[in-house]
Amino acid sequence: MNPLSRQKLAATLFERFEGNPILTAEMWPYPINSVFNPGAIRVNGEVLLLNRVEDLRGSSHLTCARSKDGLTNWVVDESPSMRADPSNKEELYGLEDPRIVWLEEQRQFAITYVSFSEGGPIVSLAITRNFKTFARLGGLLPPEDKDACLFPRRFNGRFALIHRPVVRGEAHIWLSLSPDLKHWGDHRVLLKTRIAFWDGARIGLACQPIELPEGWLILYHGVRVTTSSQLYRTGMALLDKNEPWRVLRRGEEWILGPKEPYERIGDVNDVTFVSGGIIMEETNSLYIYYGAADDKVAVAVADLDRVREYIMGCPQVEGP
Ligand code: BMA
Repeated sequence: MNPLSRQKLAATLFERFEGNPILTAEMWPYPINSVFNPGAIRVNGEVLLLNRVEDLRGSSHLTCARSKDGLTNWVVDESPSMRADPSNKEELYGLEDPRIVWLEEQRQFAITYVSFSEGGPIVSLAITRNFKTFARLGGLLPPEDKDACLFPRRFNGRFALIHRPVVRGEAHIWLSLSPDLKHWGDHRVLLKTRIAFWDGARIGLACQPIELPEGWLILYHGVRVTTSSQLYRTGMALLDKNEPWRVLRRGEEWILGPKEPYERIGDVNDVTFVSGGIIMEETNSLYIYYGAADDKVAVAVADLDRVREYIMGCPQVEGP
């Protein structure tokens, strides 16, 4: 695809829901400062968002909201669904930015979230059947690590985790493998920041990997540091279906960035932070849920065939 038609497609791929923002602090059944960066999954025909909720002390916990159509009539849990356990040093300063995936073998949902430990942010894993009780499997890798999600199944007998450690001050996206969800190894860089691009300063996984016939669609956020702010935008890549440590394609342009007032102004200006994605088979569309300016939740919708056309029109990639 020629770059101009591809850029045109990228700019019109997602349409923001006209009822955005869909979740705000004012809608909450108990006093909070903000709600943002939700994990998203379909459960019993409903869309469930596991939201990061910042309380009035500035510490975060996770709370569920459910909707039949994924857009309107959200019902929010009366109290926090998953709180930080203060006796656990791993969770000392709160729980943030969950990503959710259905583990086919375990027949349970896996939630990878950032726990703010004594030593800095780490990725922790919890599993659940009902989003009411959660079994904590602990921290996965040393700090500083964020923006992580598992794939729904094993590859050659091993689970795969996408995550974002910070090494020598560099924030690239990595993939690691494990035989048991506890011991992780074969760490490798999957995608790197790109100098002078919109994703030049830091990158991190956005929502859970989305399975397409062509491979695993990866949405990731990229940060550009400017004199007035840090712009958080979202782009796309495609990984091999059977060997997801192989990157097949990577978009050059972003497909979502701060534009609307609710994305530009908030607790942290100019942030669109995608953390949940859902395929709506009924309408052949992809819904992406994101934190807007770090204090509310919004949703944007794309036609799945256009997403596939876009990613297959993106350049092929040699190495990270
Ligand atoms: C990142 C994370 C996100 C947040 C974003 C923008 O480092 O901490 O939770 O949405 O910054 O402030």
